[in-house]
Amino acid sequence: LTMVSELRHAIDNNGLALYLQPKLSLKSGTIDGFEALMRWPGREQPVRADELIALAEQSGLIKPLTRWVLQEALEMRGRLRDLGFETGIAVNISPNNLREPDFAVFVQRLMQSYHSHTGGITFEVTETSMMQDPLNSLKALNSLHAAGIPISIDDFGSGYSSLSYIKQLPASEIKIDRSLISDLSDREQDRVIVRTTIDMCHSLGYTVVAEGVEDEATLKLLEEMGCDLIQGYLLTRPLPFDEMINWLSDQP
Ligand code: G
Ligand code: G
Ligand code: G
Ligand code: NA
Ligand code: MN
Repeated sequence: LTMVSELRHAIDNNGLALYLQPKLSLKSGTIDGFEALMRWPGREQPVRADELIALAEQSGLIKPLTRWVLQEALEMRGRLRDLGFETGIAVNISPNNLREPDFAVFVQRLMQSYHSHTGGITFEVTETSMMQDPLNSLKALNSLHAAGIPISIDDFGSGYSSLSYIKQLPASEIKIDRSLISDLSDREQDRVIVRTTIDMCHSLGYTVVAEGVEDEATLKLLEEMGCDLIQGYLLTRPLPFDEMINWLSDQP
């Protein structure tokens, strides 16, 4: 069996899993949202999420894969709400999704079919993925934004950041890339970059999330810099839904 046909089978037969990783608000000290990250468990040879996504993009499976991810995220969002957690879930969207001419319509229909649980889904896109097809990506994001879906710019500060392009996007949140966060306590240069990025993003009206926070010292620095939210192993690794519920109920 080729990996592509295995993946197709997994998409159709609930062989994939969507894990959740929480974000902590440094202002309120409470969990304020989750990122959904896809996993392929039960496979003899583990496949990394980025490999899986690349495979799906190459083989045309990204469309049904994204449909599954969104359905699963909407389902989880509803279950979280039933349990009293009103926070949203962020889903990563691939460049090829944004190129589909009817993607925004498809997303709106899907959300309507989960009517009671509509809302609370944010889309994360990377600058790099937008660059492959800036005009169509921008069109798609504008339609999604018009439909009420918040947009977050992922991995900010990695690759080529073009602020003149990003400022045209209907985004409300910026996620600073892990590469700028992971050595924050040791590297004065990174502190300068991150502090300046946070100030600039705030001046432009964005909420700022720091990715890849692994220790208390980094949290303290980000708190001093006025960062809004953090995400990373310091809180927890991405967890399956039920484990995330347990983790949440263990929080003070
Ligand atoms: O969780 P992990 O570090 O393994 O994720 C690796 C990469 O895969 C990240 O860049 C993440 O954005 C991407 N990724 C994880 N889940 C999804 C998904 O459901 N859809 C898309 N498009 N990308 C995802
Ligand atoms: O089966 P359903 O009624 O949900 O499909 C609604 C429309 O959305 C159909 O035209 C279908 O082909 C389309 N569709 C299904 N999945 C996707 C997807 O991932 N992306 C896009 N752009 N359209 C999709
Ligand atoms: O979508 P994005 O490219 O931001 O994907 C986030 C990736 O980072 C996921 O694969 C997730 O598992 C991983 N991740 C989340 N928190 C941490 C962390 O604190 N340290 C490291 N090294 N990776 C993390
Ligand atoms: Na991402
Ligand atoms: Mn992300």
